[in-house]
Amino acid sequence: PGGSPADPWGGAPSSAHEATMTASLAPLPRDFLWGVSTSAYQIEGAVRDDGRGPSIWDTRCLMRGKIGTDETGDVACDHYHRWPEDIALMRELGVDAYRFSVAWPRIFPRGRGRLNPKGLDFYDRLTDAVLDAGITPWLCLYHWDLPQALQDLGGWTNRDCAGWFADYATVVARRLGDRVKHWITFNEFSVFTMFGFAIDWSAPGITDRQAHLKAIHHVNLAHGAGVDVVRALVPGAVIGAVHNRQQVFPEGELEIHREAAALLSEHWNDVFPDPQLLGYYPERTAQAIEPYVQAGDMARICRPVDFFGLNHYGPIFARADPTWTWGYAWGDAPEGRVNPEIGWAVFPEVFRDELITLTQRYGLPVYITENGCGGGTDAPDASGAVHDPHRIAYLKLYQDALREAMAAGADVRGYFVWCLLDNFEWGSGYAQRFGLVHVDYETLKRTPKDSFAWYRALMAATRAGE
Ligand code: LGS
Repeated sequence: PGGSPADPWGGAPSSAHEATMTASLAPLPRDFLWGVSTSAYQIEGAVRDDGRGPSIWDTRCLMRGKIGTDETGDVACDHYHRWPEDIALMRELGVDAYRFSVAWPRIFPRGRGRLNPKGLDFYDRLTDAVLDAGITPWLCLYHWDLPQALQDLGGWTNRDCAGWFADYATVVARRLGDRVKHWITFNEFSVFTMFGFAIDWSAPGITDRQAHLKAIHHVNLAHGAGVDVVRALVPGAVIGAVHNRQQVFPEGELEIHREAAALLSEHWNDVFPDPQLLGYYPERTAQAIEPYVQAGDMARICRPVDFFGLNHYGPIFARADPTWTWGYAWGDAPEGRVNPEIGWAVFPEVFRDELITLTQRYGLPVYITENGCGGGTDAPDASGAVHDPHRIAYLKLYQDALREAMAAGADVRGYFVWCLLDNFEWGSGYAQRFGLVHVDYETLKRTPKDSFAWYRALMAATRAGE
């Protein structure tokens, strides 16, 4: 295996039950790290508690037509109050590590200036409780919830935003760095910059090429500054960033579609890891971004890190459409390959190939910081159980692909499932349920799904050397 590009138009859809019928999974190294991921805005709720300021996502949720059925993160999973129960669930699940994010607007309600001690206290308690449960915290500094007050100053289009981020990172590192050793600067740089500045799918909802380019460069500067802050303040820190890399396939053979797919791929896959890890912008972007690059910037961006965090769900399909900001549009997966139980096409072979490419291109140990399966129909049956065979099937196919990639030389050290809980899925609102644990949004009751037991058994088998 390895190297050969997947043919997304070939083959049949991966059926939910096919996977559970294949032979059991090959063993992984016993010290392979297992975890689950969440993010602040998606689970915490309590958006006005203890002095939290508004973020750009609170603002977006007030706009009609931007989120599923106009839901908000006001309550979400109410994790801000129910965290002891959620940590108990993780202990029961048996994960080694928990990846969560800190909400910048809880620490600095207006993004900078006045610090809110109660916000820091929350993450302090949370960290202690995670450690008490025998779980290693992996802290992500930015999972998309920029303080609105900073957006009012231009947000990521303002070069100063990199400095504001560094100040925020300093405060968090000083307070938690004695106990938190695993640090992530940003989650999915290219998703929030492309969807927030070129395609109106995320906050702040700008569609402008120059704003997109500025955001790319300033976020890269913020990453570099964040690495330096954490390295200086946290002895023994293990630092990385979380990138989403997905192969982009043109919809059809025409040259215009190929070129659209190539530009989308560069913005999606390369404009963050290339400067951060290789020290240069890729070819289609280098010239366009030049007006925003100052002398010495590449050295500020390209700072040594310890791992590559990969979020991966599936490939992207692109076509040319001049009405979109950059002339590329999001295409549709080949119809025959869409899995009806999940609602999207499942391509574990693309995941395998990505892991191999990544190891060759960047030479860093890889942690899969998100992989998981959505779906809208998970619900308790009459007995109260939540059966999610489609999620187990998806996870199993991706576990197989992971093993194939490792056998072909990919240096993968750990894997985090997205997500511990069903949660606020950004533009989809609450319609997409990614959790290993079902959340009833009326009662906020948590119910582990079948996939929870499956994941627990998988982890136990690895530790037993099976
Ligand atoms: O909730 C987000 C998860 C869920 O799915 C998380 O906050 C993000 O970091 C991440 O973007 N997430 C995510 N992304 C992929 C969703 C696409 C599903 C379809 C992919 C098939 C082509």
